Amino acid sequence: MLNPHRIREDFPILRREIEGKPLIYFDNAATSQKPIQVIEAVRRFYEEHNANVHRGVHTLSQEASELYERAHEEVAEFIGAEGIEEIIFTKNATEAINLVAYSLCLRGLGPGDEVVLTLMDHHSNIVPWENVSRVKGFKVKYADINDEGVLDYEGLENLVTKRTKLVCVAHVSNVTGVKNDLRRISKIAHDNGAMVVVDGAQSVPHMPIDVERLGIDFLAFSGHKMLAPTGIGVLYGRQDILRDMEPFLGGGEMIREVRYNKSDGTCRITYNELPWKFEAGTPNVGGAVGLMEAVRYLRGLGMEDVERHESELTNYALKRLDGVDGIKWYGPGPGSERGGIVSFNMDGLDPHDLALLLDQFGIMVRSGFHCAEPLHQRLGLRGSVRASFYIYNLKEEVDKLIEALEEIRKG
Ligand code: 7TS
Repeated sequence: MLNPHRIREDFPILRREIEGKPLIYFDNAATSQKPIQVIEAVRRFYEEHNANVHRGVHTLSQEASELYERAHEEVAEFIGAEGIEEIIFTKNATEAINLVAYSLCLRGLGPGDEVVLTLMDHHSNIVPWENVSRVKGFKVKYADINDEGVLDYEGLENLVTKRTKLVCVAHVSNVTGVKNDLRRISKIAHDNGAMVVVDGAQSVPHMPIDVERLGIDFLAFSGHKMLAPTGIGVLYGRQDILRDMEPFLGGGEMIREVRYNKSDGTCRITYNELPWKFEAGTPNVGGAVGLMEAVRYLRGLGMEDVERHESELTNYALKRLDGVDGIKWYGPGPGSERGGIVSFNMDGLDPHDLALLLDQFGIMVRSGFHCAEPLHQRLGLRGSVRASFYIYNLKEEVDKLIEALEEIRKG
């Protein structure tokens, strides 16, 4: 069992007060707070080992390269990948999805092809595909969701055909918290010869993930939502696919040779091995060190326990919200397959106004579309307020949220 009271001691920011009240941080789906272990690992890196990677023979460069590679190894283990060949470090989940979209489009994906997304996707998994489709001429289609925000699997099955080259879905919705059945989605995609790209931004930080078991081909996620610093993210890709994929960013680090050919006046380029082929330029080494420490911290807690803790908080929050006059929450009910995210509205109050009022109680929530406008459109909403939980959140904090909502309701 997770002990959130103990965990809180590792997070210096949680000692802050806002408007004279203890900080209640319920905006974890936007970004998580950082434990002292991660902060110190990053500081230690800059104090003791800082150098560029893979390009110096000196001691510091060797140490930095070793740390950087070890970070890839530990991330690979964390998600059940075969090895570092399958782990590409990016800036965030957004860049990871763009990498797949642009790289795949350099070889293949054209008129006659289709890419299937869902209406519950984050803009990060919509905009890259729409943008590339305009240049390459393939079609983007959207699988529907029901009124609770749950994916329409039969609809998806009808949408995916032999023309479908990719099915790209969020694992967990950042608005309703709905968790998609990836094994079922992978089967539908693979039966039609399509690959599966998963946006794991809201799942990898919160539950055990095994890419092999889920049968997926790509997985994108961000370090900053899982205790690591901002500016470091991950793309997992199956080795055999990555080997044939063209990198969309070119520069140093990602090449083995750039040979000037006098006879025709061009440069002949051979790419570096995986995963470096996809990591052009100087990477975020300090961020990678922070991510490695974050992964160690989460493994130390145990991802099953992390998931259980958030699930308990979510079920508790949903039940308590039911008791507040004028509140409507979205997504399937307590006990269903959903992550630690609860979005709601209060009758007669704009979501941003409600979030501002909650801020005066020291409660940090997000309001608006949460970069998922099509989902809100589908549910007939002009925005929502979102409370999202993590390892350091307490039932007592949910009680304070309920008390604040009751007070706001009274006016
Ligand atoms: N996919 C999902 C499902 C997300 O929730 C987010 C971020 C992203 C992708 C993009 O992550 P990034 O690190 O590349 O920006 N979601 C949110 C959110 O819900 N509130 O702020 C950021």
